Amino acid sequence: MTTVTGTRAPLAPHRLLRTEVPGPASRALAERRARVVPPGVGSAMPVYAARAQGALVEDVDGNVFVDLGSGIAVTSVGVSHPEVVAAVAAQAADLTHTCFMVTPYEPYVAVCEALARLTPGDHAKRSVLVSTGAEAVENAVKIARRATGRDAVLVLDHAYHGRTNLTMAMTARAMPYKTGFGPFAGEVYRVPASYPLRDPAGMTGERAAARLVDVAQRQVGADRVAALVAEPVLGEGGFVVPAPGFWPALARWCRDNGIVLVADEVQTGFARTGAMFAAEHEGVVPDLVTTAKGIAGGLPLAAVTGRAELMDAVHPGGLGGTFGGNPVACAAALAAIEVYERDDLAAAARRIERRVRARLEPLVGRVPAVAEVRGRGAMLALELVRPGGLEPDRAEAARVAAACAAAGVLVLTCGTWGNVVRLLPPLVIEDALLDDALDVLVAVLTGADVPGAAA
Ligand code: PLZ
Repeated sequence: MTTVTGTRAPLAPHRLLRTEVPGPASRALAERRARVVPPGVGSAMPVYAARAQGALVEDVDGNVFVDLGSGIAVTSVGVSHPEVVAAVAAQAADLTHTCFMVTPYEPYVAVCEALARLTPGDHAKRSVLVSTGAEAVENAVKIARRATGRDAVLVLDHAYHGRTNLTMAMTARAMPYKTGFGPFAGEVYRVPASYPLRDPAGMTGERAAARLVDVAQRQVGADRVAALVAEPVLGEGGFVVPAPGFWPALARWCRDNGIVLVADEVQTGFARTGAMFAAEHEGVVPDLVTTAKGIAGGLPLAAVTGRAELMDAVHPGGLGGTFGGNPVACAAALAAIEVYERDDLAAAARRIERRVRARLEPLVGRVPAVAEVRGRGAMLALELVRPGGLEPDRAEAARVAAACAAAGVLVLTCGTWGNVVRLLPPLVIEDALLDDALDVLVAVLTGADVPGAAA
């Protein structure tokens, strides 16, 4: 088996700060970077990663961080999982690329078989493999339009679907994703989401769905709509779980009106929310599902999986791409999927949820900035506001993330107003590491002394 540590000393199995953060080696890299990488490419943390294992990331100065971000919900099986590493090495030795559109190969087919088995619903399914989440969303729209012969696409307020031209149009937030990058693709219409913390009191999921349908009927007309594309839990928009009943009502409306329901499970998929796919929590079977991120344990792979009759509506040659379903990425996916299933990482996500909620929920009421603890499974967040109301407090979220990083814990922010601290730990994180990271986060939030890391 390939080791990730090579001949170097093994990674310390805990949080470890050898230098200030960022240390001298990271600062030197930041200087080199500034000369060749434009500022448009941001980084949440000023530390440069050298190697990682499970839920630990070591930087170039030898500091070891507890990872509560998983590279934005990607390395759910842990960074450089040994079985993924071995599968990648073996596949790379056999075949790095031929292009599935030129000379196809078995791992692509095997990933599509796994997706047919794992995604919600027992109908006949097909999958197309691509390389990024945005590409998956674009292809879902292409398929829905071709299958329905309609143009319009409905997307939710607070949605995030990517950075390509079509997916920028589908994404809600202007800064930083859209400002100055238009004109955007047409026939994309935004409809209201369900956002329990900020919706009027008593707004049930059914009523939130009726509000959406009303906007869609008036402004577009159901008979023009090809697809409703939505994240089962809003991701970049703030880890917003819709009110119960929202998704089932939308699914009924889509079915009754011949609208393709696309669940964008790029961030929620692959055990992250405590089920293999988040649509399962809603009891809904989407027509198409987009996946990426967690699918391949850190390698770039994404997919659209859906009803055979919709997927088969596209003419031969209408879907594809040079790198789509790269064999090394497919081998990584097959290894990662084996880990998700064999080690029941959906159950692990539910255990993480219980542990995190037990620590963080008591902060609501005790720490005035914490408006809500929410999420599903190991996709959890704190929405931070100015005390006494719901005015978003972006600066506090930035402070919390920076203070955690300085103490050796990687947490990310998100939210339409940038005021949400989100937790996306690898699903394999050890209890002791999770508890240690939560100790740091709680201390940062409450203003207590932050527990030190070994030096
Ligand atoms: N759909 C639901 O979460 C990616 C992107 C962060 P790509 N989210 C993280 C950033 O600032 O770029 C995402 C998502 C949902 C689609 C995407 C897009 O996936 O693989 O980044 O293209």
